Amino acid sequence: MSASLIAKKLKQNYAASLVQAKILVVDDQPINIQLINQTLSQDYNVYMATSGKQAIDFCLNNQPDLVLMDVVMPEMDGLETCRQMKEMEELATIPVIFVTGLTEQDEEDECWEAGGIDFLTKPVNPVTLRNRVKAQLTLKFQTDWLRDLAYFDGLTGVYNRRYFDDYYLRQINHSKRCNQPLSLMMIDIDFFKQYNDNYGHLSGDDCLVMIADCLQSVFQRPSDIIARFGGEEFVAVLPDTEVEGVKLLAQKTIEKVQSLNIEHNHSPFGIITISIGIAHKSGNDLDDSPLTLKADQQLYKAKANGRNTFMG
Ligand code: GH3
Ligand code: MG
Ligand code: MG
Ligand code: MG
Repeated sequence: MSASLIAKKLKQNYAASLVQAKILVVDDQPINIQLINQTLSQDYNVYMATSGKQAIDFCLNNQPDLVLMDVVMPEMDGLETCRQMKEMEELATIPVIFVTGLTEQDEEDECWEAGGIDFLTKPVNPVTLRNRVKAQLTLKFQTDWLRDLAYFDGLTGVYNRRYFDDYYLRQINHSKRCNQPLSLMMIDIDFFKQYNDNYGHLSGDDCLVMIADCLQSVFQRPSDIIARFGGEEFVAVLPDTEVEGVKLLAQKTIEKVQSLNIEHNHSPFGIITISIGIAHKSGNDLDDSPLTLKADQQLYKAKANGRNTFMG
C-alpha cells in the first residue's frame, strides 16, 4: 500500500472497514460452510477452506479479518491449525472463533488454550453468529486502527519516529547477533522553508506526501523501512545492505525525487530536491555511536557540498 493511502486510511473511522471485512470459514463439511455463508454473506466477504492446510495457505495469501474454525477435521484438526497460526508472525493477530459440535467442558477449554477468541456450538444460531462476528470484527478493526495510529505518521503515511526508534534498535541487535551490515540514510528536503514561505504550508504538506510516496517506492525489500524522522526529514533503515549498494540507492532516490518535477522557483535547481547522509556499520563493528548521528553529520556535508547530492 502506498504511503498516502495509509495516511488516508488513518483518517477514516475504523468502522468503515467492517463492510469490507473478509471472513474465512473452515470446515471439512461444505454443507456447514453453506449454512454459515447464508447468515454472513449479505454483510461480509465470505471465503471457504475445507482443511487446516488450505486455511493456512488462504490466510498467508489473503490475510482475512476473522476465521470461523471447525474443530474436528481429518488430517490436521482445527485446534492444531489455530496453534500453528498463532505461532506465525503474519497470522498470529487474525482472530479465530471455534465453531464445533463438541460440547464437553474440557473440549471447550482446549479451544481457548489453542488461541481461540470465542466459541460457538453447532447447530449455530444465526442471530448469535451474526452478533458475535460483528463484535469480534469491531474489536479487531479498533485494535488495527490503534496500532496504525501508534506506528504511522498521520500526514505522510510512512512509519513515524516511534516505530523507527523501535525498528532501529531491533536491527542493531540483529546486525550484531548475525554479523550482518546495517545502513541508514538520512534524507532532508532542500530549501523547504522557502517552499513553505512561497507556496504556503498546505502546499508544503502536499509536497511532503508526494516525497514520502516517492521514497516508499524506492525501498523495495521487505526489511527496508522508511520513516518520518521529524519535520521534512526522513530516514531509511536498510538491513543487510553493503555500503556500495546504499550509495547506488541514494543516487537512485535523488534522481527519483528530481523526476517528480515539483516546481520550486526559490531553489537554484528550480524543482524540489533532496540531500542524503549515509551511515553504515559492518556486523562486527565495535564502534557503538548511533548511526543516526553519523548519517546526520554526512547530511550536513551534503548540504555544504551544494545540496541535491549524497555523502557518506
Ligand atoms: P536546507 O536545504 O538546509 O535543508 O533548508 P531547509 O529550508 O529545508 O531547512 P530548515 O530546517 O531551515 O527548514 C525546514 C522547514 O520544514 C521548516 C518548516 O517550515 C518545514 N516543515 C517541517 N515540518 C513541516 C510540515 O509538517 N509541513 C510543512 N508544510 N512544513 C514543514
Ligand atoms: Mg468437522
Ligand atoms: Mg531541509
Ligand atoms: Mg531539516
